[in-house]
Amino acid sequence: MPLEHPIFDALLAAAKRQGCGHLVLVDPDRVLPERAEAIARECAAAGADAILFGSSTPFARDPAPVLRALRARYDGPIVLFPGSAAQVRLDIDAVLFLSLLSGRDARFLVEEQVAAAPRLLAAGIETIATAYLLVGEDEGGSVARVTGTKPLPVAPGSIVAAHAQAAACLGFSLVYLEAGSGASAPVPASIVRDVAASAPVPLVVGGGIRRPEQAAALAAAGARFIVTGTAHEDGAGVTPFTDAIHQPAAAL
Ligand code: 1GP
Repeated sequence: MPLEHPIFDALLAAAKRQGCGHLVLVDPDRVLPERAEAIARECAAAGADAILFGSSTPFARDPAPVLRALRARYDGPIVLFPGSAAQVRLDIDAVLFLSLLSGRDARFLVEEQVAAAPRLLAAGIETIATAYLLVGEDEGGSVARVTGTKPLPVAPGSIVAAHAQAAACLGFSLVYLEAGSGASAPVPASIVRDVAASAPVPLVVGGGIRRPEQAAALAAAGARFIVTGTAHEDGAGVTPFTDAIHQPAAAL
């Protein structure tokens, strides 16, 4: 029986209706439950489309209190964004089932997935097949560090689009263009435009987005979902970002 994707289907439909969807990343190692609760309250008020929950590094402390805090204030989907199979948990609505297609390390291409899939399927947790592409100059970012892989270059004639095209041909539901959490700059809008025009697959763009105008520009360039995380940990409200992302043309 084929897998069903009710959460992904609803997120995609809403994103198409609004032009772009807003996903807010909460890293349970970087926020305390009180701050998570405040972010979740803001996500609810802003109409953010989903919360991503996870970290690229192994959890340093029990993430359950942060997840509980999010659930207490936010009714929308909470989607796991795991750094490895060890982070997989079953009290979650869906999982971004990532393969680090920008790297060439079998562990992050397929081995972690082999370790995680049996538990997820047995529990009936929705998986969203996501080609994860680390992109840009930030070689010191935590994903690059943890996975030991280099980001794809963003120089002219870049191979980012070909990776996204391969992901589309392989049947991935999403391609995630990741500059790295806390990156000094987001993925350039020109790359997003190029990839969106050449790869028939919805794009998620995240990493280094600190201002609503940056989010709006990336949405206007063709991102189907925008992810913001560090900005809210640092105190930026969610609503200005959600508004800019849901109405990219108006916010430019
Ligand atoms: C990281 O793309 C996400 O995986 C979000 O990045 O924390 O820089 O917003 P920021």
